[in-house]
Formats: sequence, structure tokens, C-alpha cells
Amino acid sequence: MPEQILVTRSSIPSLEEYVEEIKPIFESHWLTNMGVKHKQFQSELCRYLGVDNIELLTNGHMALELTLQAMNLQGEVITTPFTFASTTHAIIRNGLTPVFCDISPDDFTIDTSKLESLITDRTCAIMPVHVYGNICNIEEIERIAKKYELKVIYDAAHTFGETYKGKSTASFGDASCFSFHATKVFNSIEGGAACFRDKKIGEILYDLKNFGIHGTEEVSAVGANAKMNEFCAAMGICNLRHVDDEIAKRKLICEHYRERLSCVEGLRLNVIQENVKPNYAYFPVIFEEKMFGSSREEVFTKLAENNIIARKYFYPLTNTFSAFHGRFDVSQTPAALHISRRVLTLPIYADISIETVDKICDIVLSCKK
Ligand code: T4K
Repeated sequence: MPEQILVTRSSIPSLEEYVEEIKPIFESHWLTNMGVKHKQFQSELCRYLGVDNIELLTNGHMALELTLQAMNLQGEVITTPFTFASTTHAIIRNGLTPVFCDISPDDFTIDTSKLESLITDRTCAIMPVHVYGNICNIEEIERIAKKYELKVIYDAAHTFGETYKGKSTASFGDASCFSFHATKVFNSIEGGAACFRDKKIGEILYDLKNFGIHGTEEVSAVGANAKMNEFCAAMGICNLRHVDDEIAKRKLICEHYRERLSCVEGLRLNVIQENVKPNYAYFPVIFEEKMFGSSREEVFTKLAENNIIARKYFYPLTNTFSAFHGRFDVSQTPAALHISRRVLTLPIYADISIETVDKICDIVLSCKK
């Protein structure tokens, strides 16, 4: 059976490099609970991301969920439904109410022109998503948050290594949360991190990721267990050495896709944002059936018949999940609905070959009628 091409493939160091990195773990028998590798990874990340405050967590979801908890929020959080389940779940699992703002049809991030009309006296925070690594309208979000005294927690899961106007995406808002999942541009197998402005949030997060245990004899909060273990930290340390090269390789892949798929009627590629150094995390394509001649579903199926597994990130919208039993009104987010029904994210990863990209483009273009 021919090899399947999946939407992504984890970047990993050489086996020798990883073994070298984990040797001290075998020698010390210290496997988790904020060990040496955890501390080293934390400080190397601070340096790479250009921030002072960072807490490592088991995954990006716990970064979002515990950051919200650490801020002790109540009421409504304005967010978008064009995202992974995690963003919305983090809000709801904190007993908060998500209020869904529509997205901009251009870059798929929160439509800031609609934001203010959703603010009520119960609004406590905004949780915008830099979806696909597209950076939200930082200035406008900051202006609105300041005016209404709202917290801003960015879901920055897709933005590792990116900058906006030369500043790391880790430095925006009250907090920015990253995912280091295996499928991300940068991974620590499973992992995540919260970067935050106020040092106090870090102290609370440190306790919350360890059951709320404070010191040795006090449990001061109802925390979770979300500590990054030493093997994940070691993988993160290794991958951090290579992440810039990985992003450079992705850039070439992305450019090749763009060369092949630009200027095709009915097919829209992701925006190139001004002032952003991108990481090429995803390669979303919007298929407008009326102009392209084939629907997103048809292209998806055609690719799958050829062992190419593209993904419909992010379909369905989170505000339509059956888990929420019709609690949210999807007609409030028409642009998000439109995009989610037409988007396909094509395979992109550092080591995908140009020949494979050509094959994918040939199949996509063969669907044009
Ligand atoms: N916020 C946003 C905006 C997010 O996108 C995510 C996660 C989060 C928050 C939460 O962060 P984490 O708690 O996950 O750290 C994947 C990932 O599991 C998830 O991390 C990611 N977003 C989401 C967009 O994609 P699935 O269910 O699509 O993954 P899966 O298992 O189908 O894998 C996709 C492809 O990746 C596979 O076809 C092959 C490749 N792969 C996968 C794994 C597991 C590898 O190459 N190696 C691997 O180990 O959710």
C-alpha cells in the first residue's frame, strides 16, 4: 500500500541527540515534578521567546484552562468559534460563558469591528485565537480591553516562533498560551506554556499545575496535575535547537504551494500579513464551489483517494458542537460558518518533498472545472 501523506508530521531530533539529552534523567531517576530539564527548558524558552515569565504545562489546553483559573474570572469571555475544541472548552470548564464573536473573512481571526457590541457588564475577558498563526488585530484588542478593563488571554497555540512588529507573540495580552503538541511547528511531544505579564499569575499557575499545593503543608487552591515531565522537556530542548531551520524549510514548502495555487479562480490562499514573521504552521485553502467548480468535500475526497489526508481545520465550528446541546446560535457567526464549510488545510511539514507538494497541487487543480 502506498504511503499516506498526512496533514503534518512531527519534527524530531536524531535519536542520538535525544538519547544524549535524556541520559541525566536515567542517572538521576528524577522523572517529573519540575526537575532539571523542566527548569532548563523554561529558561531556554524565555530566551527564545524574549519574555521573562513563562510556566510550562502538560499541553496547550491546560495552559489555557489554568491561566483562566489563575486569573479568577467570572462571567463572559468573548472568543471565536473558528478554532480547536480546546479554546472553547477551556472557558466552559472554568464555569465561564463563551460569547462568540465572528471572524474576519480575510485572516480568520476575531473581527474586532464586532467585538465592542458583544461586551456586557458580565464580560470579564477576551480570548482571541491567532488561528493558523495569523496574528489578531493586537492594537485594537488592546484598545478595547483597556477601555472596558478586560483581561486578554491569547490562544497562541499556532504561533511559536512568530513575531509581530518585531515582538514575540508571547508578549501580547495579559497572557499568551502555546501548544507544543506533536502536530505543532515546535513540539515537546505533548506540552504547552503560558506566558504572562504579571509575575503573580506565574506563582498561582505554578501551584495550580501541581494540585494547588503551596509549599509542603498547604493546599491553597483546587488545582490540577499539569506538570511537564522531564522527557517532554528534554524533547523540547532538542527541538528548540532546530526550530528555526524547520521554519525555514516550511517557508520553502509554503512558497511552492503559493506558486502553484495562486491566481486560481475560486480558490483562496491564506493572507500574508504585514509586520508578521510567520511560522508557516498550516496551509489553509478556501474553496468557493461556485467559482472553482468543485466543493471542499470533493477535493478532500479526491485527495484521500490518492492517499493524501488533508484536514478540515476548523470544521465544525465549536459553537455547533453536540456537547453544547444547541446552547449557541451559529447564525451569529456567519463568516466563521462560511469559512469552516469551505476550508481545507493541505499537508505541510518541514520534510515534505517538493514532489509531494506538486502531486497535491496537481490533484487539487484537477478538481477545477
Ligand atoms: N488551541 C488551538 C487553537 C489548538 O489548535 C490546539 C491544539 C489547542 C489550543 C490545544 O493544544 P494541545 O492541548 O493539543 O497542546 C491536533 C492536535 O492534537 C492538537 O494539538 C491541535 N490543536 C489540533 C489542531 O490538531 P487532531 O485530532 O487533528 O490530531 P491527529 O491525531 O489527527 O493528528 C493530526 C496529524 O498529525 C496526523 O494525521 C499525523 C500527524 N501526527 C500526529 C501525532 C499525534 C504526527 O505526525 N505525530 C503524532 O504524534 O488534533
